[in-house]
Amino acid sequence: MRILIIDDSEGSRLILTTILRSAGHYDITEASNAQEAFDILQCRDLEAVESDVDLVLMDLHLPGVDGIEATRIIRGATHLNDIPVVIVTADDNTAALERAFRAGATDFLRKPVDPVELRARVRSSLRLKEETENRKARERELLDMAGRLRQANNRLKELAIRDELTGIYNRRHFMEVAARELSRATRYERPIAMLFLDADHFKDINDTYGHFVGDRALCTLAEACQKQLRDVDIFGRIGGEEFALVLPETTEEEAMAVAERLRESIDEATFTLDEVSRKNPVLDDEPDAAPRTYHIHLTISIGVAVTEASLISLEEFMLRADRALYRAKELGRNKVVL
Ligand code: GH3
Ligand code: MG
Ligand code: MG
Ligand code: MG
Repeated sequence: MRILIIDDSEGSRLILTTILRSAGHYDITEASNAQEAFDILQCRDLEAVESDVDLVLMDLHLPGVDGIEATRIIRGATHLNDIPVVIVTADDNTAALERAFRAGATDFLRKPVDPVELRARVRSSLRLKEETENRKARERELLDMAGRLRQANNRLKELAIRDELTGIYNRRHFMEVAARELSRATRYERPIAMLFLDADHFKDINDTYGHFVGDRALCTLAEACQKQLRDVDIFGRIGGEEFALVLPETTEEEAMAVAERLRESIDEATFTLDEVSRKNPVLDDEPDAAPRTYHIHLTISIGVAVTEASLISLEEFMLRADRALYRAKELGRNKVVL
């Protein structure tokens, strides 16, 4: 424990030092005025985060900056907040003492000091400081833990609503949000559209390139569609290579335009996919082989359903989109059908 004694009288410093040294385990530093003490305490160093001084024993009457002002300056430095400042004073001036306490002093002693009293006060001040520090550390730990829990909780919530492969809404969450949007549209008599999207002949993609490339293709497909949507649109993966899309505030004409744009953009795109996710240095026959890259062309079929101010259930709404999708398939795929 390091104690800083601030006193302009060399005799006083000697007495205090001798008494405290006799207690054994204190490391004592002396300063004869406030400026010297400020340097030791790094009071002016805005970057200081911690002081190696554990307690300040300060004479009230100092030349230049006096004990009251010095206490205020020490308290003003954030890294010195918890350091006990014990005032040592020769006079009976209670008004001055009161000001010292208001400035942030934690205790006081009268000169001439009684050795037993000095040691007892120093001990209890140091214990108080330690307790304060421990409490603050515990509080920080608790806050930290609460922050980590909150983060984990948010992450769990996200995981629960997302499809693992594509990152878009999973079927359950899509249904939940879609139901909410549908009932809002019904209540306010607003138009709302439901689109069912299904990748054409997707089985062939798997058969030709393998399931891993098929997975990459589904991700890229979802991403390509998502890019064209508004924030209010609700996009989810409702089955293997089937996606559904709810467009709030969207009329039949607008929904058909969105669907056509989606169909066309996928038809026009070439997905560049590599096998990198398949590479496994343990299981692969040729661990050093460069991952193959494929350029894949996909098409999608889309079924569209629109409801305007009519009361239908979500199931009925989805069924209508599914029926339209079925017709799109029948018509030869890569089509949009209402
Ligand atoms: P169409 O829809 O045009 O009638 O033909 P399709 O081949 O796409 O339809 P089908 O329903 O017969 O087959 C769906 C294919 O999608 C078969 C299945 O292996 C594949 N599939 C479904 N889910 C996944 C997945 O998560 N990853 C991969 N790679 N393939 C999937
Ligand atoms: Mg003095
Ligand atoms: Mg399909
Ligand atoms: Mg399908």
